[in-house]
Amino acid sequence: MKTVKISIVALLTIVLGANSYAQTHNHSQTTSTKTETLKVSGNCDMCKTRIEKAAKLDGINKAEWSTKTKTLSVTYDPAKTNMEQVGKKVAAAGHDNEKAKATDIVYDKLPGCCQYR
Ligand SMILES: [Cu+2]
Repeated sequence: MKTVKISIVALLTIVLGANSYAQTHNHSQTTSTKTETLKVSGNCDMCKTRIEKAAKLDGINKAEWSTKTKTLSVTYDPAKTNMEQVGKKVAAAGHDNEKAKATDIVYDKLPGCCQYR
């Protein structure tokens, strides 16, 4: 009986150990991300919300825009997206940036406090 108990414990240790190895392994695969910054025009907290929402594409882990530095910091998966795509999306939401410019039509629809030009 004692031997059975011991072998169960041993088995569990092996199973759990293998499992945690698999998890760490997967983890290292999914964290092959890149962080880059992009200068994005804007003014206020409303701009911040709009810019960050626009930047949240598939493959974007984190997008944060600073009202102080006017810089958007993006952490993304290079296999899924790139800074050109982020820039295009942000411009489509009305904010000029290093990669793309907003069209006048989109820009004119921004609330007055957000018009930075
Ligand atoms: Cu604004």
